This record gives sequence, structure tokens and C-alpha cells, in this order.
Amino acid sequence: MRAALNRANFVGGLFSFRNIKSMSSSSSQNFVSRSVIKKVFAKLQKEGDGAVVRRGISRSEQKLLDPFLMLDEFSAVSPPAGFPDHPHRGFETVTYVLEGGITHQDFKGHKGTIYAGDVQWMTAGRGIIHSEMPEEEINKGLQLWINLSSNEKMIEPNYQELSSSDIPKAEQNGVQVKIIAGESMGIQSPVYTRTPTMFLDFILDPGAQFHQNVPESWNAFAYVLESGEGGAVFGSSNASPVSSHNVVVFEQGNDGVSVWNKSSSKKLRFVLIAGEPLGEPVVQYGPFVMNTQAEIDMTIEDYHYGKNGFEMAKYWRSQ
Ligand code: FJE
Ligand code: FE
Repeated sequence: MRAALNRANFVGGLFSFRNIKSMSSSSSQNFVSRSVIKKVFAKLQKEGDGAVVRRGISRSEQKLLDPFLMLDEFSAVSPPAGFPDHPHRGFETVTYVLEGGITHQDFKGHKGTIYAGDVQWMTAGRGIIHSEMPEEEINKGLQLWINLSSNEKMIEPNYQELSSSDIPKAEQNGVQVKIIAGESMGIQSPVYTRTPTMFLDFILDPGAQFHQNVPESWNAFAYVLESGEGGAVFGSSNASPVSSHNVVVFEQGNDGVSVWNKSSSKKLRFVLIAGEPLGEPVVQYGPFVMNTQAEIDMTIEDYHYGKNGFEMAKYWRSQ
């Protein structure tokens, strides 16, 4: 709560007339959009085994974007590069494939390939060891890490797999949305989010605009996947445009997020992701995310000795 207040004050100081500036005159009601408080260009970095990802959210954004821990855009990952056998504990990973396919295998015998438009919503809980390997030469997608609350970090692992056809879609006035989690245009996703989360994939025609409601206390960000020159405008119609591969972090509060595609020729594609902050301490050691250092030490021990959820660690190798 204290953090939220501090941030509101900080933002208020920077944009004193934000409510007036961001009021949309062309909308039927007066929708007050959140302003953008930070932009992060997702730089290429090496991960896994010979893989390269763009990291949009990393440790420096974790406080601003609680409950989100990481956002990677993978686009330069072709076989044999990939993410071979590795563990997770204490959070969820959401993999959304945009092009190509990713095959996953885990130490409980779960195996499958997800292709363009499909989503795997994995709750690592007390422990998963898996591999995530690209299926084709050209692959593109997003992986989001969502933290779990202290009382859910040690739950049984779980998968929710949605093929493209299971994901609800809606369209109005040149705006298409795929509702991966949460609700948009009156349509609800079937995904169960333990940490309340919204995950929407938007495509706006040239000149289109949209207002998306977001609960006031939630943290929210957008990640621009494709945009024409000067196309992607968030928060206020006269804000400066954002180019592809940027994360835009929104302030808290207000009615939600307004977006404009100011390009006259190119579509704008971005994901809008929001979640209810957990407000708990985060201690991360690579793929383990717990609340305290003692819990991390315990996790390393569990992984090493194959205990408390990592029983299969000693025997299992992906094929
Ligand atoms: C990981 C190194 C990793 N971003 N994007 C360390 F590579 C990974 C990891 C991924 C990953 C997987 C996919 Cl499919 C897409 C990713 C990192 O698997 F989890 C840790 N800790
Ligand atoms: Fe993983």
C-alpha cells in the first residue's frame, strides 16, 4: 500500500494535469486513462542453450510490476538451440507462441507441442523440471512469469493448455482482441488465474483506438509486438509513440488504458498484461522464486537431494 501511494505521488508530480490531458474526447463516456510511467526497450540477451531472447521485464521492473517477474520475447531460437532440462518453483510460466512451435517435456511424463496461437499456462508450484525446445526453424513467442502468493508457492504443479481455437476472440471498430486471461469486450477467458491476471493480445487497424478497463489497484503494462512508424500511442492521444519491442509500464489507478494506432498504413499489435499485486517480499534465484532466502536455500537443497516435489530430479532426462 505504501509503495502504491508513493508511486501515485511521484506520477502526480510528473504529470500534474494528467487527468485532463488523457481524457478522451472522442469516446462516448469520459474514460480516464492511466499514463505511461516507464518505457523499457527489450534488449537481446543470451539464455538457455544457444538461445537469444528479448527481455522486456527483469528484476528492475519487479517492484513496479508485482506480480510479474519476467517477460521474454523469443524470436531467434532455432533448433538445436532451446531451453533444455531446468527446474522451476514458486511461480507460473505462461508461454504464448506467435510463430512456429515449442515442444515441452516434464519429469512427470507431461509432453506436448504448442503452435502459433496456442498457450501453455504452467503452474510450477512446488516443483517442475522440464525442457522447452523449438520445433521449427522460425519461432516467435512470449514467455511471462507470474509470481504465486506465499500460500500457493508449494501447491501441486498444474498445466492449462489452450489451443488457438480455445482462446476467445472479439472484434469491434477495427480492434481485434484475443482474450488469453481476464475479460475484454464483455468476453471472458476460460483460464484460471491463481494470481488474478489479465492477458490480452490486441490488433488495431490503422487509425483505430480502444479503451480497456483494468482494475484500479492492479499493475499493468503493454508490450509492443508490431507497429508502423509512430503508430503505438498509449495513455494520451498526444503522448509520444512507442516502437516495437518496448514494454510500457502504466501508473496505477484510473479507469484503465487507452491506446491509439496513429499509423495510416500498418496494423498495431501489442499485448496488454495486468495483475493484482501480491505485496510480498520476492527472493529470486534463477528459476526459483520464494519469499525469503531461507526458502531459497531449502529449494536448492530440495532440488539437489530430490525432495519436496523434486523426487524425480535424480532420474529424469528429457529425450
Ligand atoms: C530459465 C535460463 C532459461 N526465457 N523464454 C534460466 F533459459 C530459462 C528459460 C527461459 C525461457 C523458455 C522459453 Cl520457452 C521462452 C524463456 C527463459 O527456460 F527459466 C532460467 N531460469
Ligand atoms: Fe521453463
